[in-house]
Amino acid sequence: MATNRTFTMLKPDSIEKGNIGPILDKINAAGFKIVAMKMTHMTRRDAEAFYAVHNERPFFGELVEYMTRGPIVAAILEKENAVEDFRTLIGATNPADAAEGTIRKLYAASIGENAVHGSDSDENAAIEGAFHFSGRELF
Ligand code: IDP
Ligand code: MG
Repeated sequence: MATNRTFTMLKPDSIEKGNIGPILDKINAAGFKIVAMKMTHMTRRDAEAFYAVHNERPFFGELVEYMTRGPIVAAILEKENAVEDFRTLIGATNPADAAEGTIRKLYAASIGENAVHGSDSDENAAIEGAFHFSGRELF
């Protein structure tokens, strides 16, 4: 995967609250092109694998419960400097610390239920994109 791509998930709280449209609107307005997208429901095994890097953290169980309680929208986004610019667009992990106008400031309830995922590096963007999408689902 090229380094001008990042991976995102609109997390279960965003789907529950009817925020798919508003969040995609922010993503579009910020200049990201959607090159892959699907609604999917992660199994426990999926969530444990996707977040394996956090499996020693005290919030791991809560995180897996949250991410498997309903469907998500997964997407691969393309833009110059995609990883960094998308992290700026979503804001800090804890919405209380997120900048005004960011997706998490607008739509996240708490540090746990924080509306969206964004890859933290080009390497992880490639790994996470490949976790959710096959080559023929990428446009
Ligand atoms: P990030 O999503 O901003 O990259 P990470 O530190 O990678 O944040 O954490 C992954 C996810 O784990 C967060 O988005 C959030 O859903 C959850 N999480 C992180 N820290 C906490 C916490 O202290 N309590 C509960 N959940 C947390
Ligand atoms: Mg992270």
